[in-house]
Amino acid sequence: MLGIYLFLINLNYLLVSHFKSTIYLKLNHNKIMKNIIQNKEELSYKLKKRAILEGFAVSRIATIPGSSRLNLRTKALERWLENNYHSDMRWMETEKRKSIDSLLKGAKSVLTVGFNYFSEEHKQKTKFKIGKFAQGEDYHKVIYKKLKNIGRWINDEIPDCNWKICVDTSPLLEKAWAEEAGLGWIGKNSNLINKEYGSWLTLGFMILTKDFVSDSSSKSLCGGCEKCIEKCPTNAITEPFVINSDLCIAYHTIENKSQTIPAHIEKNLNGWIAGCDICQDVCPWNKQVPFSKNIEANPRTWIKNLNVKSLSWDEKKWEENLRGTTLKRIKPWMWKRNIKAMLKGKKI
Ligand code: B12
Ligand code: SF4
Ligand code: SF4
Repeated sequence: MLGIYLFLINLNYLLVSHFKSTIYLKLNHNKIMKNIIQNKEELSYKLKKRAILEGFAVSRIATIPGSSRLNLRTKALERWLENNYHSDMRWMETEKRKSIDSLLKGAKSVLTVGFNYFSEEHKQKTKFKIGKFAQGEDYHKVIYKKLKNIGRWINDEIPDCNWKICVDTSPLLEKAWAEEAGLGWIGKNSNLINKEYGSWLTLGFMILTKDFVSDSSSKSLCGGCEKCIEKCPTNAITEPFVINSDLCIAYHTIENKSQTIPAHIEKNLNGWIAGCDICQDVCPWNKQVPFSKNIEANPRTWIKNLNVKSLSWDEKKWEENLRGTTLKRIKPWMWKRNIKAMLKGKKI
């Protein structure tokens, strides 16, 4: 009898201590999870804050693979390519553009940033028009340098996180990822628009192998407006959100490598010799935006003073002026071609 009694006491003791340790383990597990979540939230906040300290106007995070919106945007890319709207930009066809994880093994999140390039000096009108995005320091270099500093910070704070920087030239569907992260919405002119900064933002991306907290996407605020479509002089916005590059002034003045500019573009240049801002200048979301605090956005002096004399500049002079700007993509012979075409179309 005593044996059974002692056995039951022992059993009871065993069950209670097992129960207690289970509760303890569960509580401990919950505490660890809470810490991990808190840590994840804190790190995500710190990362975005770090980007703002670096000089970016906006920073948001998206997690990979993203929502079904990414599939829709990828299908839109496929339709765009099928229609040959990329013209001679054959590099747009690479399959890699459809999957962000092909750019970094183990990619889990992406930090998206916007660099405000709207300078107070842009108020001054010039006869030879150049896209505002290209008038200051080369944005590829500016954004890359800032993101690299963030990368160094990550190496110290989150050593198990690998990263890869993408600025324009990587096969990444940039606006779709920026939209996913809530940096802004894709407007009918196909540019990414932020509620505060409009579309005067060049974009940068840092793909990360760590799982950060994703931000919510922003809703489209174009509403019933179609100003960009109406004002595009060459009808390049064939339907809302879709640009036919072959009809776009920006394409012909920057990317077109043929000896001449097609007549339907030439007669509509109206001063534009490198890029085109018309569909952004008319956008109501670009009317009252803060000027950039970054001196890198200030236009170069030679750009402000550009005139017909530049046609007589030799290669050396062009190269000197173009150094450090994104405009060096336009070779000296293309500058001369563009200026001549614009003067021929002469609506200035
Ligand atoms: C190729 C290219 C061009 C080409 C083609 C333009 C284009 N719209 O595709 C040309 C040379 C014409 C060009 C011009 C310009 N470009 Co560009 N270009 C690119 C590049 C390399 C790829 C863009 C791309 O993927 N095109 C493919 C097509 C399918 O994409 P999409 O037109 O953007 O279409 C998307 C949306 O329309 C959307 N969509 C389709 N259907 C629908 C329907 C709904 C309801 C919605 C909401 C959305 C939606 O999904 C599509 C896929 O994402 C990006 C950098 C990059 N790696 O992404 C820079 C980039 C887009 N360019 C940029 C800039 C600054 C310009 C110019 C403003 C420069 C200038 N001032 O001249 C002009 C703007 C012309 C214009 N209206 O688009 C910036 C845009 C920044 C921003 N705030 O949006 C980028 C992001 C470079 C950067 N890193 O900053 N560009
Ligand atoms: S950049 Fe100029 S030509 Fe191209 S879609 Fe916009 S307004 Fe039209
Ligand atoms: S002009 Fe109007 S339709 Fe076009 S992008 Fe701006 S708000 Fe959208």
